[in-house]
Amino acid sequence: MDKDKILEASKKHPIVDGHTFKYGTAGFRMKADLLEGVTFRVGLLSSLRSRKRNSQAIGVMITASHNPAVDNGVKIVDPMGEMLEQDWEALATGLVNAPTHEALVELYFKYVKDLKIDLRAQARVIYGRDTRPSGHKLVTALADALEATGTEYVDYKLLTTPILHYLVRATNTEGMPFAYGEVSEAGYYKKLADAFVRAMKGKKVNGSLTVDCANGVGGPKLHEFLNYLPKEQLGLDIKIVNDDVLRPEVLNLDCGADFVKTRQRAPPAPKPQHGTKSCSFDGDADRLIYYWNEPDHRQFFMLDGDRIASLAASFIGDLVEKAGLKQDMRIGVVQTAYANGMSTTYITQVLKLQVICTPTGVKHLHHVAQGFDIGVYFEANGHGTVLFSPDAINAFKNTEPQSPAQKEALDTLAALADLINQTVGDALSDMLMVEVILAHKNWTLGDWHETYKDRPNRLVRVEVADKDLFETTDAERRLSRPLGAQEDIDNEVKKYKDARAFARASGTENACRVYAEAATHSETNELAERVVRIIE
Ligand code: 16G
Ligand code: ZN
Repeated sequence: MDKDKILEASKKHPIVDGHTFKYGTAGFRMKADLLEGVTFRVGLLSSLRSRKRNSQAIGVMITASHNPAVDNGVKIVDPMGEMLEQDWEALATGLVNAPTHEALVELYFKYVKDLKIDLRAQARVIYGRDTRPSGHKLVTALADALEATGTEYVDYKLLTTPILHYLVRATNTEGMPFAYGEVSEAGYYKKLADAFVRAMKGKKVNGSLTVDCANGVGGPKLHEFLNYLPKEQLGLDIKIVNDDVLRPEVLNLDCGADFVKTRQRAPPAPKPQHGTKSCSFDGDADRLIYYWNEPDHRQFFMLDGDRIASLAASFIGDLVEKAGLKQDMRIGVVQTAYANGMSTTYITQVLKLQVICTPTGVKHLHHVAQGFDIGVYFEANGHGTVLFSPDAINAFKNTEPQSPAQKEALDTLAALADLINQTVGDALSDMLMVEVILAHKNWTLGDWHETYKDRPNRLVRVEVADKDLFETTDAERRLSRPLGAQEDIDNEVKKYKDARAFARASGTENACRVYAEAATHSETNELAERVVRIIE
């Protein structure tokens, strides 16, 4: 490999002038027509990352998740299926902003030297993309970067984000004592299907389930997955809706998990059936929200990430107790400042589990959850998973049961550890987990919803001249800058009962977000508006 190869390849995929790019909360994300050069350069970095990490496979996912169809994005996945290490985000930002092709090549070789990367080592990259039409052009740019750097690569074509994360992890554990799973898309389906059947323990799924796939890649993948399940044995009656991936413009349009969570209503089409258990994925199937419309009251009930976290924590906590492992296992729940205060109270006071709050963004939650034997993490928006430590998995598999009940608990825990995606939030896997829990508890969505009552809350997006003026501390719950702003917020919050409010700069757009909670809806709105006035 020589400089000229990279230089020539780079000229085919120039960066669009006049923009500053930043590797944000979920990689680079923007209008797709700005992304070709960015994706090429991400390809260069992923190759370096693989060489730096002893030739392990690195993943690249091309998706803009719940954003509209005209957007796209690109992000890097580390060898264990986790998000790219933070120090390398800055390296990615550096490469992407190199002003010329020559400057790019120079910076590439500077990284090689500074990081002591052995260019003779084999580099391996695997990648996939969601259904956005712009994905084609972007994978071409990516492949050109991989060719130019002598990188071995596999194009997995259309994938959900969590399947790509699975494949990265599975690729890198092949041949090791604990294989994660077969290295193929089918391997992912088989692993989940097998674990689901084991976890159900002969129980049947409670009622029918309508799954809105946001007209994204989750639709075809869910159809495919269902072929692996013994549906009758499980009493499984799944109806897949919003699974049109042939008309790109309908992606995430008036449907999907983000629509349901932010608009607090069911997708208008297909017309919601009253009382039907429903859930929504987002455009790349890493978020999940459950909901139903009440037949009599015409009311809408939503079960978001906070509810999924508390459901999982309660079920898994009980199983650990029945398995006789309570003394040995540290179970914790990780949330962000957006978690409804009542969910936090429920988890700490009723379930008696520890809760830790982190800044927004999956990588932060994931990292903290890894500190527990069983770490449950979810953002309110429906992105999350449950992580099991190697010690926990060993205990599920190797503890000698003293009773049938203990054996059942241990088996169910072992099955859950296979069912739940250990790399990242996964709508399909999380949905199966929820169904397992509802079946075991013999609960309807109504029973689940009754565990606690949400406090009224409001989220407002505020246009500001420069969002970077807003700096936070205490897991984004307090503003450290601009000076004095937090004091003003505190003074407003004090005036309300059971109230809480915070403001933070968005990590994905040039805006601030204000969140408020209080005892009543009108007080919540009033408080939110007062905080908005402080921020504006
Ligand atoms: C990204 C994050 C999501 C977070 C959101 C916050 C990942 C994979 N995605 O989409 O978890 O909730 O950003 O956006 O980490 P904001 O900073 O604009 O509020
Ligand atoms: Zn997503």
